[in-house]
Amino acid sequence: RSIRPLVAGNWKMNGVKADLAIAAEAAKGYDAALKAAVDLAICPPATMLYPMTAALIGSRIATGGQDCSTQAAGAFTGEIAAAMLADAGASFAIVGHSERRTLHGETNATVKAKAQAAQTALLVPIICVGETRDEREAGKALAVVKKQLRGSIPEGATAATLVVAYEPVWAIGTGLTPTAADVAEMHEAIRADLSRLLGKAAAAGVRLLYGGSVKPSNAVELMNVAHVDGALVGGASLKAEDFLAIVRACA
Ligand code: G2H
Repeated sequence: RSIRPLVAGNWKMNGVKADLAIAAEAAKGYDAALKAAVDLAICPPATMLYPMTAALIGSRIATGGQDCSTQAAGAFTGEIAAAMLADAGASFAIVGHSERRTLHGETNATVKAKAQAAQTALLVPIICVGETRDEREAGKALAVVKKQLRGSIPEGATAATLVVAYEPVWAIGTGLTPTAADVAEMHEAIRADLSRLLGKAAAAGVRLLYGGSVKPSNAVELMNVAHVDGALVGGASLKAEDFLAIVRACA
């Protein structure tokens, strides 16, 4: 691999203090050989960021938020600023996850503002893109993702300040996954679009994660697709054993 892969667990709205045991077990299995080959992050609910980061000190497993505000501070009840995630120990912030785009009406412009807010707080945004089933069946998957990339990626992003996750909406939490050929086509197109947006040199190093029903049984096939530089893992990240099996598939 020319790019060091990243496997990020997205716990979504799951996880209380007792579940720190899952992170501890993942840390235990993240041995020297895996550390040499793959970066790891866990994105728990915001309430768990501080205790999880503390519990993972010395493990080389990073943490991340699952969203952040477009705003830096102020009267925005219920929102969490990127700088607060950083203060709690986060290194990453997932932005534009399809559950945010769909359930919370987030547009590309919102996602871009969130990604910029994350970068300002020195967090690396993991920007999610992906088409719905209808869009794929209508042959529009590549065009939809291209539009999301153009609308959501901050100008001037580099390999060090950006991660992109391709998550086909119809594959999220459903157990369905695209074929390796479909993933290859999409990831190659994303790399080409990033080259146009950010320049070839920057785009060449941006980590492109695949997300959507990644599990131990499909991880080896998916992680060996060209331009797949790791995974964004939902359900399977809640079991340390499954999460580690996916990490091994990237090594
Ligand atoms: C996609 C993914 C993690 P899952 O949302 O972001 O979840 O692996 O459960 O499909």
